[in-house]
Amino acid sequence: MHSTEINTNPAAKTLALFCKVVDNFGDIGICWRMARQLQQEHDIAVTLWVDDLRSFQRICPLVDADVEVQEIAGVTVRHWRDQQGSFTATDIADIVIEFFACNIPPGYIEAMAKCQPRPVWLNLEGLTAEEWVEGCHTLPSPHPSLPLTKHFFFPGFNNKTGGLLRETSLDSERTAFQSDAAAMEAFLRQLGLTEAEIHATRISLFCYPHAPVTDLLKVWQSADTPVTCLVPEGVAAEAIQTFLGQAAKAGASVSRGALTVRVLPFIPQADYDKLLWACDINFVRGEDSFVRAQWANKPFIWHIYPQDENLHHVKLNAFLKTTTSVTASLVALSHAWNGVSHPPLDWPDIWLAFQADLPEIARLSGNWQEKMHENGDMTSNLLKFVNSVRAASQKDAV
Ligand code: TRH
Repeated sequence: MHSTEINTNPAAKTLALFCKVVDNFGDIGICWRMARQLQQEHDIAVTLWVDDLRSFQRICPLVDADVEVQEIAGVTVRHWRDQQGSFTATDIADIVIEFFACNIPPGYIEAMAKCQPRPVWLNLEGLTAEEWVEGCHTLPSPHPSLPLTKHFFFPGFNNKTGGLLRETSLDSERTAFQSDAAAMEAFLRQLGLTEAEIHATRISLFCYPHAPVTDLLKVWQSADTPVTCLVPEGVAAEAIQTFLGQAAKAGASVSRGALTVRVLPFIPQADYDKLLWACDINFVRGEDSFVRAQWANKPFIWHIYPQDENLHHVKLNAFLKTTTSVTASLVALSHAWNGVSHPPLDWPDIWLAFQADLPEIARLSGNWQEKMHENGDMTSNLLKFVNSVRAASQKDAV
């Protein structure tokens, strides 16, 4: 065909995002944010395939865990079952994303190979600040037997990576909420906080079970000013139960010394963002709450997802080295919190040093956010890459 006769590849309009819930809520948390953003900001028809609708329902109560196909916030949600079998080329989306190398159904891959043009196939990887990611981001991986190429796409903290998930209106929504004291108080009251709890230093606590929670609770108990610790039900359950002297059920609240610990219900994802905006300090974990804490513009401490042979310590240090919103006291607290430094530790000292640096850390967080904005947001970066792959494959076809 003569090049002028070629029907230029129209923009990709449909996307299938495959999500296997390996553990907890981060996998579906990230995929759900991304699916909505693709639909709302880029007008892409998204089908989100999820193998565990019950986990999904925890962060998005609109999900019906017993339904095979449903539409939520403009996204088609499909229950992904192991036995998912045959597909034809017409079932295949323009863009196919497997989250975290989740092995999409073989029947789907076979149908992808029959499409013309072929879909753009990406493996969306996990977030790390380690340097090797820059060399692997967007690398192609040809299928061993089918005429298909998968590309790796890595989120990250600089413009040699895919950037971080961030919705266009997020900043303005957060700023509006944080500058509206009445809205913030109403939100906290709705979560069950009393006046006294609202007017204390508010700390949200989301971490894995092995975090040294008891050590910090002791420090806060002896603080000079009141502290409210807000912890979602099921998080650090043993330590919280011991502090409370009763079951750590949503709604439970006990004060000892300067500290009140309140157990919150697990709340919808959008409300969790607001909780981060409404607290003075946030303890976050994994990948998604870690990124959201960066957008909250408040000091945060990261409890990193544990890996064999302490690989997560390498990742933690890579981030602490990369971020510009860090002080020596924040590094010391992060190391103590993540088991990088070993007991005996002087927890009151570690906390007081961090506390003294809070204004500086808050100032640095703003600079860090601006720096991250320069990289663009991950969803837009991903679509730009998709378009470049489509353009290149069209050129090859000429
Ligand atoms: O739940 P996590 O521990 O998920 C983890 C990490 O993503 C980890 O990197 C990954 O390898 C592992 O899963 C498989 O933490 P994370 O990433 O912060 O995800 C929590 C999600 O839950 C996030 O989207 C926020 C949401 N959430 C709510 O919607 N409501 C709540 O009340 C809370 C506490 C969280």
